[in-house]
Amino acid sequence: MTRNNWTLEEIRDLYNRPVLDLVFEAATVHRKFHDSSEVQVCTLLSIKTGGCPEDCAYCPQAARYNTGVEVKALMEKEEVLEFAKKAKEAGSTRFCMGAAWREVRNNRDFDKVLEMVKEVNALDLEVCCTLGMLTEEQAKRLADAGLFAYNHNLDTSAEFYGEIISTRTYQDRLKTLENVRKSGVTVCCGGIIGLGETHEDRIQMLHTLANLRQHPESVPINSLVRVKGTPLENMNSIDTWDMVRMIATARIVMPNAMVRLSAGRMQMTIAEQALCFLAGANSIFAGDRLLTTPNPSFAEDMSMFQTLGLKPRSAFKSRELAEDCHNVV
Ligand code: SAM
Ligand code: DTB
Ligand code: SF4
Repeated sequence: MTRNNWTLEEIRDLYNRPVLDLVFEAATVHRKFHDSSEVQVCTLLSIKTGGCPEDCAYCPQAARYNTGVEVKALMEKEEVLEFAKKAKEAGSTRFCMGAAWREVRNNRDFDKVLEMVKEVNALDLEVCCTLGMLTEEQAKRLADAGLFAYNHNLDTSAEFYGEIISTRTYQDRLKTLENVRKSGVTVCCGGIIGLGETHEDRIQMLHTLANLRQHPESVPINSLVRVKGTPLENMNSIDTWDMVRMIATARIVMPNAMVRLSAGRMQMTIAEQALCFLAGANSIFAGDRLLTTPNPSFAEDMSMFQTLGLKPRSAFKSRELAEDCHNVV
């Protein structure tokens, strides 16, 4: 039912369709594969903020840019759990812990993160981490601790990548994704629009994602949050139609994935977000902060859900559906 032999031309043709036709097709695919009344509510927490040695041109946490982000050591487990419980009470079913690391090192901080994973998992939340590059062995340790998903974005096309990040390669990114896949942890991988890339770069990124041996289980589509002090602070804002095209195309080429309308919602109206949900987005980050930048509050999002007749999706639904299928067979 899903394909991983998409040609660039097919994806280009989809992306460039008259936008309402594209949305109609994506909405149709969405309804075949998902319950369109449900949106997954995820919460992010920056467990280790700032001071990152990488040079990602969009990122407020890179040590080399003066962005005013305060460098903080790894949070204590108790504090993280407190936050996770609050997120759950507010209706979140996935909890994602982010660290401003280039890569995971086998040290005491990693041991602490493994403990956090164990305990967040015990709260019956889908636990996700985004910690930078991982070896196969580190991915296995995270899997053993109960990690449900690992976020590691490709961000843009292979060709444009070097314009945005020079301290690691696209190949490094793909290698980590492979290590995560081998460990059995689900893959969360997407990108950012508004970095100065062309439409062709976006199409190429979707082509890479859609042709991975197994599609990512979730695909976050971020629009650049322009942060003062980063090299991209003066980029033009993105056109909502571009976000809609990205989401719709991702939905069609990766029909089973959760497509997340991620960073960039602060600038969007409810009507614009509704178009994204119609185009197949079925997940958001909720809570008034992403990692370091603002995001709509839980209350605002619940009011949006009410207006649109949407409801939060339960945790572990994809796993339960997979188990049901397995039992039937
Ligand atoms: N350091 C790890 C890494 O780079 O994989 C994990 C944390 S990093 C902040 C996670 C992702 O956040 C990045 O891959 C990027 O896609 C996204 N991100 C960071 N800054 C952003 C910004 N200003 N606007 C939109 N997305 C951003
Ligand atoms: C993703 O694709 N977007 C999130 C999450 N994965 C880790 C991060 C967005 C970060 C936006 C900038 C900030 O708040 O620092
Ligand atoms: Fe570091 Fe991740 Fe930010 Fe890049 S995106 S500077 S790796 S925290």
